[in-house]
Amino acid sequence: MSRRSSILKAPRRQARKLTPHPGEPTHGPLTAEELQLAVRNHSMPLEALRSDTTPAGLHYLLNHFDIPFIDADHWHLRIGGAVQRAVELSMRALRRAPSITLPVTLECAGNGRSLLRPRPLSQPWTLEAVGTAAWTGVPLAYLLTQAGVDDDAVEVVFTGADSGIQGGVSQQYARSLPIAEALRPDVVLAYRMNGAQLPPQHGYPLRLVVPGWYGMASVKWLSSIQVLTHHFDGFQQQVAYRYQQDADDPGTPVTWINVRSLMVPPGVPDFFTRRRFLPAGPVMLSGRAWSGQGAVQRVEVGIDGKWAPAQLEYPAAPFAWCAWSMPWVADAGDHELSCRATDASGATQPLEQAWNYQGMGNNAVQRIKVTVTVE
Ligand SMILES: Nc1nc2c(c(=O)[nH]1)N[C@H]1C(S)=C(S)[C@@H](COP(=O)(O)O)O[C@H]1N2
Ligand SMILES: [Mo]
Repeated sequence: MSRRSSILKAPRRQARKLTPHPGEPTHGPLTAEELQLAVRNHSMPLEALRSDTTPAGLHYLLNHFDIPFIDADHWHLRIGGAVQRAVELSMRALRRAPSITLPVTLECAGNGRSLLRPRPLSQPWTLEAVGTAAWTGVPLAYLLTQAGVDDDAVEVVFTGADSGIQGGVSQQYARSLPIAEALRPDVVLAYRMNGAQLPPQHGYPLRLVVPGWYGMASVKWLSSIQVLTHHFDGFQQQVAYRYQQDADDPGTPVTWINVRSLMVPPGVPDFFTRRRFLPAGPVMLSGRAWSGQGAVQRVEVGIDGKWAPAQLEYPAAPFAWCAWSMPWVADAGDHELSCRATDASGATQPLEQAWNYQGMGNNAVQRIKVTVTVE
């Protein structure tokens, strides 16, 4: 090989290393592609943990493709497949149906992904891909019962109006639920968020909300609901959203939210590092905890690794987060604050996260570095 050609080759190898394949975990620095996703899909600022209900603009956001802009006056929801009476419903018809309002904590299954080593390449969440909104709409079970689900139905597939390419596969965003989950009385087809019209980015004019499941199940911009007599094998079901050890591992599906708690960082932040600064003396530490696998039963707060129980409040609904608080007398110096929740299934947040290939279902404890100053 001539000297010239080997010089020409070197930058190409380097370029390949800096742009790994999507999904392939990396020890490298954040990529331009991750930054691009991060600015489209924002998380909830942790100070928003103070309110029971997250204002729509502060609620986290995760859209795989583009936000479809839908003319609600000419839009119809199709319900078909293994049902006795297939129907097409306008927004007017849906608004006339019985409605419920339910506070629900949604969390992205990839929350915490960017803190894993190696780092799975996808939306690079830190810890804040969560939010709690009051969703208003028609119980899905009401519409399915009206349509008359066939006895041999096994799943219901929900298809959004958004489309794109993921993993080389052209697709409309679609996810299924087992029939028993779809018939739960608290699964809702929502057309209002916190009392207002659904914002475009959260699924206008209609979205599914599945309390207790990670966010991927709550399909936005809903265009059709099909009852199936077999398992749905669409990309977002069969390839994405699985707990896998490597690319060839078929893995297991991601479903219910794992127990997690977060703390409102006390004091004030340094602009760039986000390290916290607060004066010595009493301070009320507070935050929220939630789980899709049983009520939160305990939250403990760790000060420099020493754990003490926090005071817990009741949640507004079974799948809404609950508030916790614990007074702390901050003494001068550097400290590390943490919190960890335990739910009714006995599950507790781990100190170190077990790694998986897509970075799904993270619930490792949050660690906040604080500097306590004496005036
Ligand atoms: N149609 C459609 N529905 C979707 C998605 C999507 O990309 N398209 N993203 C899912 C994922 S991964 C999550 S975490 C939640 C996020 O809901 P939010 O943006 O309202 O917080 O929507 C889910 N529903
Ligand atoms: Mo998600």
